[in-house]
Amino acid sequence: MPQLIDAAAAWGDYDNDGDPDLLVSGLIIPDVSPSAGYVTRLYRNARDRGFTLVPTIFPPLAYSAAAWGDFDNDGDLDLVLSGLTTNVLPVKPSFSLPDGDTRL
Ligand SMILES: [Ca+2]
Ligand SMILES: [Ca+2]
Repeated sequence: MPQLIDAAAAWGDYDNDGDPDLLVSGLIIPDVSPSAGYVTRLYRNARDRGFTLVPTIFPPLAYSAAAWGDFDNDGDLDLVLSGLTTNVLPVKPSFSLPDGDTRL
């Protein structure tokens, strides 16, 4: 898991398997990692195997905010994510999750 600044983190069981998964977004600390930059990552809780990175279409952000909730009351978590991109543009807070379902 990266060490981030200007970051947000939010727990949510996005795959409904009973284990909390983690979304993190922010700036990788330049002095700690050669891959410094903005990131948004979703980690699936794989229980005894730790957390695995989930491929997503989420834009890399810093100065982020994130929250999970069941916006449309269908029993699946939805995600609201906001922040600044590397070109300092605000992001529209609406995305699809990795399974392709549009949640917002
Ligand atoms: Ca889960
Ligand atoms: Ca939902």
